[in-house]
Amino acid sequence: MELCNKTVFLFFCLASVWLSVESMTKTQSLRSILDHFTSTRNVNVDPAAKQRARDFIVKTFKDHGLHSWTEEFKSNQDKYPGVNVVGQLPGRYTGTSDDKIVVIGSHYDSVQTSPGVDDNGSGITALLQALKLYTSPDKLNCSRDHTLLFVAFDLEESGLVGSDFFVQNLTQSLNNTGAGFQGAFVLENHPELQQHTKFPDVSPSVPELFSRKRTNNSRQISSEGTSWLLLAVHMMMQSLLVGYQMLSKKDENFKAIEIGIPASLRGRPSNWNPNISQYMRDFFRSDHYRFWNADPSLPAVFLTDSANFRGFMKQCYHRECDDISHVTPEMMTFLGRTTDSVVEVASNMTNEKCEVKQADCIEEKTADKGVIMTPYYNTQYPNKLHCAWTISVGGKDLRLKFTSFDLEESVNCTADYVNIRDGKDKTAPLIGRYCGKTPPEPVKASAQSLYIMFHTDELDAFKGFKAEWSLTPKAKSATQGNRPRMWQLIGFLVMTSLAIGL
Ligand SMILES: *[C@@H]1O[C@H](CO)[C@@H](O)[C@H](O)[C@H]1NC(C)=O
Ligand SMILES: *[C@@H]1O[C@H](CO)[C@@H](O)[C@H](O)[C@H]1NC(C)=O
Ligand SMILES: *[C@@H]1O[C@H](CO)[C@@H](O)[C@H](O)[C@H]1NC(C)=O
Ligand SMILES: *[C@@H]1O[C@H](CO)[C@@H](O)[C@H](O)[C@H]1NC(C)=O
Ligand SMILES: *[C@@H]1O[C@H](CO)[C@@H](O)[C@H](O)[C@H]1NC(C)=O
Ligand SMILES: *[C@@H]1O[C@H](CO)[C@@H](O)[C@H](O)[C@H]1NC(C)=O
Ligand SMILES: *[C@@H]1O[C@H](CO)[C@@H](O)[C@H](O)[C@H]1NC(C)=O
Ligand SMILES: CC(=O)N[C@H]1CO[C@H](CO)[C@@H](O)[C@@H]1O
Repeated sequence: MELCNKTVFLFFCLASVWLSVESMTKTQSLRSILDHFTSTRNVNVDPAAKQRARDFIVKTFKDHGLHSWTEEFKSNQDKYPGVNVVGQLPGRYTGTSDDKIVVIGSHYDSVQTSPGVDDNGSGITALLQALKLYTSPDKLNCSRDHTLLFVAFDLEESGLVGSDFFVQNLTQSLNNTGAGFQGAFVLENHPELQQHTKFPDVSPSVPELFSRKRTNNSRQISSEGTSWLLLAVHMMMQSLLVGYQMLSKKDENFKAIEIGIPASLRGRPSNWNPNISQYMRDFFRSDHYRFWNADPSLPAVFLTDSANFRGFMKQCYHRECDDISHVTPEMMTFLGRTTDSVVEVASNMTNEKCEVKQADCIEEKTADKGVIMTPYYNTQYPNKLHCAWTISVGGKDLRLKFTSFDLEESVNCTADYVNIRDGKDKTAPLIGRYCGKTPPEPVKASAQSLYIMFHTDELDAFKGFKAEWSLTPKAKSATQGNRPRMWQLIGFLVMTSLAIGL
């Protein structure tokens, strides 16, 4: 187990700038999942609605090829038994003592008084979206060493009953198989994205040390109008920290801040000094607590944007107005970011290896004309890819035209990008580096070859590109023919920039 034996809190901050570059399709996907979690999921109000939500989870697990099962248990607070839904993405070591299980979980029930779109329809949406990412085309050829469990907890709102049952059963099966446990991500993320200028008013409920750091960080962040997500981490997972550091390198607006908790607070929270537990109680309010308090302690990360402490949830927490009307595409984008981060880190923890057939995209082309395209074109290209095409033709006027272009947008194209060089290898002069959604202008080689390199980083996948090359005697008039359209495009970009205030 990659554990740092210090208990730590971690803040995870995102700038809204970062959010504007997400693909619409991911947002739509999240929204279509969330639409299944918009009515009250509580047996004392509407057992059928809760059943429908659960059926949708079971179906989604099955449709995505998970080996899944349910865990039924009694609760003295509800008329019906509780039902957790568990789905397993197996690894090479599943069922053996070499396994080190990772859990992604969220609760699907809601309180009687609220549709619970943000409590926690959004969390379960992120869970199902993570599952979708695991079975997307770019991960088809990936395999893992360790088991990843997707868990939809029931009866969180009745006193963390479902997670209590799950953790007891998990502990039992770890005991039986001798397998290890790396950690659980508990998604309680509200996709709320108002421009928060300061940290929520939690000062009375956090320890002194925490408050002090908070004051400093709060100043730093408020000046940037940053949105953020709170991660409460008990038993810090080193790999998680590494994952988030990687994200912060990718975007300087992203912040991960560690806050150490005094040594006296190690061990089971129920054994902590009650005077201190009193301060910490807001961090015990969801399913992660059952992991924290299990014996032996199991690492778990609580992902939340702080529930009733800010934004519209100050008024709507556990009320009727926690409904779909508050959900905006920006919130879905934010939720998508959270999901991507968890998937990235969980992939690392399960030791995911993806067999990307580099040969498929390292090619020499010698025909007079043809097409190159990114792997899995029009669905999602794989991460961590390095492709290179050399086009070398006999004739003159080699031209390359992009007919479709959809890459991740990034400042100076440092994330996913394509480089085009005027020559036959990577030492040839660079014509340009391109990313985002605007296709490069048609390219003309000065000699008889072009070198096209496509690089993707470890996060975010888009549809990719398709480009045609040919030998065109009438290269010049073709370029002129494109001119009016080019000016239209520039006009459009200028107007768009003005409209969005760039
Ligand atoms: C406990 O978990 C195992 C899988 O680890 C599952 O097969 C079993 O059904 C669960 N037990 C109950 C009572 O739900
Ligand atoms: C785990 O196994 C040990 C013996 O191997 C036993 O003493 C202990 O009670 C078991 N714990 C659980 C939670 O089953
Ligand atoms: C803020 O941080 C600085 C150095 O990082 C430290 O000297 C100062 O005491 C901190 N302020 C508070 C209120 O803790
Ligand atoms: C908790 O605080 C009270 C009052 O400050 C003090 O009397 C008591 O000893 C403290 N309890 C512990 C367990 O430290
Ligand atoms: C996980 O992350 C670490 C640190 O960045 C890296 O060294 C390691 O190769 C990664 N493992 C996998 C399977 O991606
Ligand atoms: C994935 O595996 C299948 C079957 O082995 C193979 O046909 C396909 O080319 C592979 N794709 C990539 C991108 O590796
Ligand atoms: C982008 O490139 C410009 C010019 O090379 C440089 O000044 C700037 O710092 C770069 N920005 C980032 C975020 O790398
Ligand atoms: C964001 C968040 O944490 N939402 C809530 C999820 O549900 C639990 C139980 O009601 C709340 O404590 C969380 O605040």
